[in-house]
Amino acid sequence: MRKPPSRKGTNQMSENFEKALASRVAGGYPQPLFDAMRYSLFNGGKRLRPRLLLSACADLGGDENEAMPFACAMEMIHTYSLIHDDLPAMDNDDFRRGQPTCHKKFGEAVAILAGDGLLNLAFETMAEACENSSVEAAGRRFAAAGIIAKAAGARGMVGGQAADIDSDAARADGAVLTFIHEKKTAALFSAALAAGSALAGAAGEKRAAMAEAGKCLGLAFQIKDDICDAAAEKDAGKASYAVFYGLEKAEEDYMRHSQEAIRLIARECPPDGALHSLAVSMSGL
Ligand code: GRG
Repeated sequence: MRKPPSRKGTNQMSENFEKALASRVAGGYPQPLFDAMRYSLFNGGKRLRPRLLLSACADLGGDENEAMPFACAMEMIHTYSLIHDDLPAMDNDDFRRGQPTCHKKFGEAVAILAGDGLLNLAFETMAEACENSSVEAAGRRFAAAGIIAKAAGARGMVGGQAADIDSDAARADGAVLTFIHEKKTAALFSAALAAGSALAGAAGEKRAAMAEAGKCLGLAFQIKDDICDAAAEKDAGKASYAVFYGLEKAEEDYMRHSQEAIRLIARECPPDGALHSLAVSMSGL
């Protein structure tokens, strides 16, 4: 029988997560490669995707220890995507989270390899969790690994990034924008809730509803990002929701996706659970 939902404090959950993540990238040779991986993993990320995964798993009665390797894998994949997104061949950014980007600090070659190293470490971490599993838990863990792999790959985040690079403000239409948002950003949010649910033993309609809630959170998150970029005039020449639809509709759609995410989470999870409060705080509702 599955455990009742955990009421562990979110601070304790975050502390356990930071320890688990640090232990996965301790030491290592050549040192500049591992220093670059650690630099980008530990410079102030909000940890939204692992928090979503751990909260979904806890609220649906799963075990935090079982979910932890998958939460670490999500943050490794997210971090690799940011390192590569900042490279000169992509967004060419000098700063992230107010500090020099990985390639500005360590050089382009090391930054590319740090991203590659993190992506592969994510899969190594999930594979290890599958291998070191009881027969009973193996199905849940393989399901979570598959969900995360698909969301990160060419039919998910990588595909969305490719479409984004190929887009420009003049040619972008609503369908292209939706594709980019769903794949580039919402795929990982959706995977976080679906994988967390799978690790708690949820399947079928319940897991699909959680995946949908994650997708809505991701869409809201990306629309907000576009609204902020428009306000800061950082969207010149790029396909942007706020530019294409205008600020009023962008705000409306932001609210609509946020409310739908919270409605689904309230339906599938305990109302006083960690996921509900995280979704409410992310949405500012
Ligand atoms: C390079 C394969 C590849 C993919 C890149 C994530 C991504 C795809 C691009 C980042 C571009 C961007 C700024 C998109 C807006 C949404 C987003 C992912 C913001 C960053 O996520 P946060 O706010 O990051 O969760 P922190 O800094 O908290 O970790």
